[in-house]
Amino acid sequence: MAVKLIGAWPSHYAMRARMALNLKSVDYEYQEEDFMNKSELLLKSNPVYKKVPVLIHDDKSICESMIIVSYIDEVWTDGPSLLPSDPHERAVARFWAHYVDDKWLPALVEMAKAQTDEAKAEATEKVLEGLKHFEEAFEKCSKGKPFFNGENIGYLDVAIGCYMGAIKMLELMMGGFKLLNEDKTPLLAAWAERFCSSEAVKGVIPEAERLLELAKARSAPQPAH
Ligand code: GSH
Repeated sequence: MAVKLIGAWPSHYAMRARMALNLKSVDYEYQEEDFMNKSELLLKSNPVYKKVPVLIHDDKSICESMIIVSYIDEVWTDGPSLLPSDPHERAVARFWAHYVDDKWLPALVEMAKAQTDEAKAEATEKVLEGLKHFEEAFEKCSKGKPFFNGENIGYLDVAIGCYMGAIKMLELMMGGFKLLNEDKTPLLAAWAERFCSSEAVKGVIPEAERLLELAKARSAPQPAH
């Protein structure tokens, strides 16, 4: 079965797909995409959004990171399940994964781009509110086990966990201010340590310094053409 992933190293969405493939021990070919010069394969495989990640499995393409994670879970059933077997628990995992992209990510982006102290403080509040939600969700979903998904990393772990590099980058930007605070969100802080040091994740999340360099380069004024 030929498996190929089109991604980009700083893309949190692509990280989700890479983590899910690693968790299921799937061998795959990886294509790094250049957004300034998108490949024919990307344009053909995701003609609607033209975005990464795209998983190509036996010449069929699957787009959208969390749809890809679900697909991987359904196709490679040998490895540990990424979604809970209980329908309500599955619905809860999907709810929080939706919240991550719908509400929490925009707050992270706002925080990274804020130009004034007031805007930064407002965005930071929203990010912290999200982390508080995740702390409560972790307590309920994990039921005392190491991950949101229980014994193994799963769907909601990768949905939230892909942003751990961004969190560390924001902490660097803020001169060491702790977003993931052991006092305020102790369960989540311990989960993040476990998640980032797991085999399937190590090497997928880039170093905070590298992300910061990229963020600075992107916000720097571009030379006139
Ligand atoms: N909702 C999509 C998902 O979950 O996969 C978002 C994918 C996305 O925004 N990908 C970005 C991309 O391909 C990289 S992080 N950007 C290229 C562009 O917008 O031209």
